Amino acid sequence: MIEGDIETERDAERIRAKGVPVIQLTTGGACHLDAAMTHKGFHRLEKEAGGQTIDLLFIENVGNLVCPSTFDLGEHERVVLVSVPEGPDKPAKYPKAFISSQTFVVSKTDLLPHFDFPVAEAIGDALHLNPHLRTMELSATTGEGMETWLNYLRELVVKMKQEKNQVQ
Ligand SMILES: Nc1nc2c(ncn2[C@@H]2O[C@H](COP(=O)(O)OP(=O)(O)OP(=O)(O)O)[C@@H](O)[C@H]2O)c(=O)[nH]1
Ligand SMILES: [Mg+2]
Repeated sequence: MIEGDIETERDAERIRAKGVPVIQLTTGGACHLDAAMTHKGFHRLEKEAGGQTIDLLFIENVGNLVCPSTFDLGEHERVVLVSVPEGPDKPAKYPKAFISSQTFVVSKTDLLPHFDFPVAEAIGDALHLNPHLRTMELSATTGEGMETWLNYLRELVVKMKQEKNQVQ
């Protein structure tokens, strides 16, 4: 995993504690990663991973819905997350993040009883902007919806391997 933040190694430390090879990129102020940073970061990650094969690389961009949407990092798929406490109007306010993504995840759904977050409305707004979006709802805390997310990742790995074999 490649973690992107303005400051601190905190997210990388959290992921490393789970036994996953990870490096942290800190931008020092910039509100997004770019392809050159990701490229250098990937070579650092290869060293960090030792001899392990990297089948799936996650890049967590700097946490906002504005700047990351305009920079191509070379990723195969872009996933945009909106957590329940953030509110349902993010697709309406930040359309480019949803237009430039393939998947929209509503996260922290265990908090739905405590917030006014009409899920269908938020998803409807996003699909209005981008009818091709795959959408899913999940909670990392309760695990609800996690199987759908994991199946999506498994399918992605199979698809990428098939595409790679066709190129070789
Ligand atoms: N209730 C609830 N809390 C969660 C869930 N997932 C993460 N959190 C908590 O939310 C807080 C922030 O975590 P995240 O939203 O994952 O952080 P992040 O997106 O990496 O934040 P930035 O990198 O700062 O943008 C932490 O205290 C997490 O424990 C969830 O599914 N439900
Ligand atoms: Mg983070």
